[in-house]
Amino acid sequence: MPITTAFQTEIQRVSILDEHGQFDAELGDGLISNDDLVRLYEDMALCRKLDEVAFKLQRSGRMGTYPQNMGQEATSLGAAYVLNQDDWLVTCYRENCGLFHRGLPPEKILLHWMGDERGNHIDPELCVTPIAVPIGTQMLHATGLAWASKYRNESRIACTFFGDGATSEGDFHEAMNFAANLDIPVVFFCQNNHWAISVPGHIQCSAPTVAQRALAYGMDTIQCDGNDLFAVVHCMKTATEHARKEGRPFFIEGVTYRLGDHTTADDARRYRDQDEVDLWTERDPIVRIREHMKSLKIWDDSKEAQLAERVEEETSAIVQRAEGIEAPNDDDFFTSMYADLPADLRRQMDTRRTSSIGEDPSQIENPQTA
Ligand SMILES: Cc1ncc(C[n+]2csc(CCOP(=O)(O)OP(=O)(O)O)c2C)c(N)n1
Ligand SMILES: [Mg+2]
Repeated sequence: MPITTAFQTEIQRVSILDEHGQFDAELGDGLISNDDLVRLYEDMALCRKLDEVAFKLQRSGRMGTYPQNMGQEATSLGAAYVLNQDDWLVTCYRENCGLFHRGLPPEKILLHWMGDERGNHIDPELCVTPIAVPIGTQMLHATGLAWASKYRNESRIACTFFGDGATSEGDFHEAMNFAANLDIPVVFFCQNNHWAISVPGHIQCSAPTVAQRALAYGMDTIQCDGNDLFAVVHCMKTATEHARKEGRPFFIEGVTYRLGDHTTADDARRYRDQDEVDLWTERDPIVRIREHMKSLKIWDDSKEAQLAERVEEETSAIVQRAEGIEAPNDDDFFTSMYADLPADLRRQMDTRRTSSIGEDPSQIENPQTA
């Protein structure tokens, strides 16, 4: 028997606006209107400023910990721009820009990282799930949400975000397998930012692309320059069209870079070279759009200065709203998770001021002083 080829493919990589200002008009013209481009740029500027402010809040003891989004704004923003308002946006913890674009009040993000549960109380109309810190869990949630939508014959799909490190988790593979084999309309968006805390990408994945992991599940995939808003929008259009028309999942690998530390609890200088950071600083998604808008004559230095002022005021107001909220009630520990509190948690709540938390109050002689 001759040896034949069992499988052969290629993975496309999309880049439309590069860091040198080169713009592929064939792919890029008409993709984002000029008005929208300005609006999206303003979204990125606000997100970047809030990142800076949140970092300072943490350093001055006003916030527990915070993962900066700096450098990765274009990925979630491009996705949120393409998705319909009722599509599920199931994020990880570095997607502020997309969440704000969707309509999440920015103070919710600050409250979350200040340890206030009210940051996770999100208006159901926004179709956004709370920040997911346990790596990989949200991809299963997105698959379930999109499956439910399919089951109910709804047209809405789900899009989930996760990092390169998350693709080493079992949950990722289970979600991918499930979505591919049961024809579930979910877009898996991997933000390959080259690092999972201090673990470099080549240790997470020996293959040349993360995208090819999707091929093993029979899922269509594409790679894009994740710092190129136009490329992200292009790939998201392909992915959402595929999900809606074919009822199938789609995988996007957005190649990007985290310019900051992993979180405020990290010091990335201990494990990565400054040369690498400098290289990616030149590829900043925000600078790229700003320069492009200038070349289109729809942006100039005076508009930039006005925006900087607006963003400064807006971020102060956001911080005031987050810090000005009344003190949380300690019942929130118990009541924020369940509609109907399970009996064991109810018992813990009722006995929390005693030295026998969780015990049946009737068994304690004097619950208030025991
Ligand atoms: C299940 C689980 N294991 C470990 C951790 C600790 N942890 C937090 S972030 C992280 C790395 C994640 O890297 P990646 O998925 O690439 O996302 P990035 O932070 O780079 O955006 C790890 C291991 C966690 N939060 N959850
Ligand atoms: Mg990563």
